[in-house]
Amino acid sequence: MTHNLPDSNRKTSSSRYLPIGRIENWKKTADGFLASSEVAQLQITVVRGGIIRVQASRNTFFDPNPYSVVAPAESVDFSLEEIEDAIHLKTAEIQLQMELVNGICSFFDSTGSLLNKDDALGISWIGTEVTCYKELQANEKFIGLGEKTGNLNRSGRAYTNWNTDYFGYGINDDPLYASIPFYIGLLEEKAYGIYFDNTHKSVFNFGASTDRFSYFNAEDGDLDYYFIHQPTVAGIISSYADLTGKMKMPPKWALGYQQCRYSYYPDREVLTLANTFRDKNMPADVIYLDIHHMEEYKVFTFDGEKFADPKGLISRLKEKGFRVIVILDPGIKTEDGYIPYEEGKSQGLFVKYPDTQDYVAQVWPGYCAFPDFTNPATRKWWMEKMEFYTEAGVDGFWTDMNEPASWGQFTPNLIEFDYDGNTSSHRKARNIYGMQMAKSTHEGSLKNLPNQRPFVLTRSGFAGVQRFAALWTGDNVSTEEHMLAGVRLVNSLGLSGIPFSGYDLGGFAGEATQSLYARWMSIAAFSPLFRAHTMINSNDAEPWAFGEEVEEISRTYMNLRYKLLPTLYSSFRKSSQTGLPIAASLAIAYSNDPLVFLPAYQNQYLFCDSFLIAPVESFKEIMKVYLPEGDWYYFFTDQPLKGGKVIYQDCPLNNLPVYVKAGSILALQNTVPHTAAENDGILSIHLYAGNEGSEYIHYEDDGLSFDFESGEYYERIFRFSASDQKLSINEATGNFSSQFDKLRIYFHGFTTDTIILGDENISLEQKSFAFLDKLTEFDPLPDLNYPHLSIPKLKYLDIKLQSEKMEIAGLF
Ligand code: MIG
Repeated sequence: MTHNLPDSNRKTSSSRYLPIGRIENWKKTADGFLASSEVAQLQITVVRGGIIRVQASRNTFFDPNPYSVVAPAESVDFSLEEIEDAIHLKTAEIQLQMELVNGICSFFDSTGSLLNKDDALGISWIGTEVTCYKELQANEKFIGLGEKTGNLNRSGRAYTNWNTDYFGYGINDDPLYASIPFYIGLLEEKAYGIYFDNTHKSVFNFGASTDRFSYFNAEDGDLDYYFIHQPTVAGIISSYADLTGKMKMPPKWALGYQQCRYSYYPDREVLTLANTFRDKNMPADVIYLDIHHMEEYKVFTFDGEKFADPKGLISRLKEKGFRVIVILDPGIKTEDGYIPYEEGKSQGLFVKYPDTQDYVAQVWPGYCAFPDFTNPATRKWWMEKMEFYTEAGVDGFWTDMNEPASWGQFTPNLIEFDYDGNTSSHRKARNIYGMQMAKSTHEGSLKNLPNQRPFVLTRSGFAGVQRFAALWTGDNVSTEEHMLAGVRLVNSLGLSGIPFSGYDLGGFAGEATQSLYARWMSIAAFSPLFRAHTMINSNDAEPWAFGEEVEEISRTYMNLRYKLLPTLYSSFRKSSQTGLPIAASLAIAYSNDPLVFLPAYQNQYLFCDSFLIAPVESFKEIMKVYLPEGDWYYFFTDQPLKGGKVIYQDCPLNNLPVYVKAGSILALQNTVPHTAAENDGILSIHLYAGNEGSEYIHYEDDGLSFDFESGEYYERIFRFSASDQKLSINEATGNFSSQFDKLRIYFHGFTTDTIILGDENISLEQKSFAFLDKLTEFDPLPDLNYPHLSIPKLKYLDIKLQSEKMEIAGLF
């Protein structure tokens, strides 16, 4: 199509659309090409075979975000030529074509089939605002974008990236606390990803109030995006994680149950809380100290009365198997004599007005200055300050209010941040602030606890935050719709490179009903982060605070979570290597199945690869579940189910709809009071018959240190081959000894009564088996509300776990 070039006055007018215009010249570089158009400079870089970066600037220099992308460009073979008025760049996986007449970019896969194309309005500016308009393609769907509300398919909506403290947000509100400007476009049978690497306020519009195009823009800075193509959605997420980094392996205790409230105090109440978990036989690993642990909310202090002996308290909690996490707020009270303030002020570590006066705003402690976490000197100082907590025995950190938040909720744009030597206003620095606080805190943990893997939980973040912290979805509300919206947020974070996230189980604002709490507990047991939290002045919200039925249902799911630790820990390991989520929206594995995107089924997700979870409101006793293609088992009874269909599922409060994919391998242990407690030495492998087979990479290490990086791990591949009717367990690798010495293999859905081990025929044992504990029958009418589901006559085999290769054959 022809393009009307703008008249020359547009080049200076700031209030009208200004397209990039004709490409006037271009030249090849070592990894791509540089071009200049009538109004801008362009740089195209081949980052990987499947990743091409497009930068456009109206300045004479490019202004990249130094914080998010960590992968250096690899040298990749590509060809570059000008044919028929377009520049053609090809790698083995992807092709870019840029029209000389108007700079319009089209991306194709290796077969030449179109993946994505700029709209005729292309790359353009309105004043400093830069936008890239993209053609909408037939049936195109959009997923990802991190912590964004709404439907799984983001078509028809627009989103803003501007980190915002949003107490009690509505389930369709935007923006929230964290910004991840990365999305995946789904075409029929093909997909691509776009990561827009600009920290300014940005907008992604997937066809809201227009059906002409989709677009993304930022209010200033470069157009700087990475176009990613891989044959699968999982491949695209992994490539994005190659770019922005992967979650580090967390300490094992962070996978346990975490109890929070705003706030537990004084110290004896914290002890009572810990004792109650143990007395009630409810497994738990973490207790949080929210802002009341401080003296007048001053960070790096303990309240002398409420917490007279923090060290003593924490060591008593540790004896009971609890780890303590403290909240860290960025605001530093501007109080003379308060050492962190004095230091920060004299060393120039705070965010400033352009006239060098410190910026102050009100938060909990009153007027506060804000450490400039984009300044390396501030980060170093913060890391050193954290010794105050590690000295007292604190093991984990919770970075809150780091959007940054202050009363008034409106930060003046002129304040300045170091931005690592490239002083920038709030407009550019806001979205990165929270991630830099998480980074400082992560590194502070490493500095002060050098032999421990850090655990940081952050509220705010930006692309790449997964390298430093897990993330929770802020101040949700105790409602049924919030419970489901939280699942979608976590799934969306997982699509966006952040595997470790969760929501406040039970809801932060408001009061959960009994049934809501019970259901939320069961869903959260299948969330990467398993944490209950509630707000100040709300009713008690511990798992025993809702009556004995809820307490028992909670306990069964908490126990199940701990039984699943071997699978869960192995999944975290895999995720730290691949960048793929632990809670995976069905849009990843079944991206071409339209039913997955229907609002009725969009909350469903795969957990640890083998489970399918169908979250459901607590008031429903029956629901519709969509099982994608393949064969499935209902987890609690082993009932086989055909996929590719919608089923009706009973879902009383004690039975969350959970399914297992046929052919899967699950690894369980007995339940333990906390993750570091010794188990009974039996690794239970649950093998599910199926045509597909599967592979499970079992992983163990000490759960705490970095020794695994130098070989102190135990890893082995369990492979079920359906066609060979075999389960093989490869030789163990690594120098760590397994915590297990016995293997119990449960055979789900198999007909045979005997198996072959080596050259021996062995008859299988049988027993009735249940994944969930039986609830007490409080009601004189037994089993009325809460049937206890079990698997009668489940076949199993007990053998010694050897470190040499093992093979079990004859499985049919
Ligand atoms: O202004 O520290 O989202 O989890 O309990 C509220 C008190 C500050 C907001 C966090 C919430 C936390 C609360 N904080």
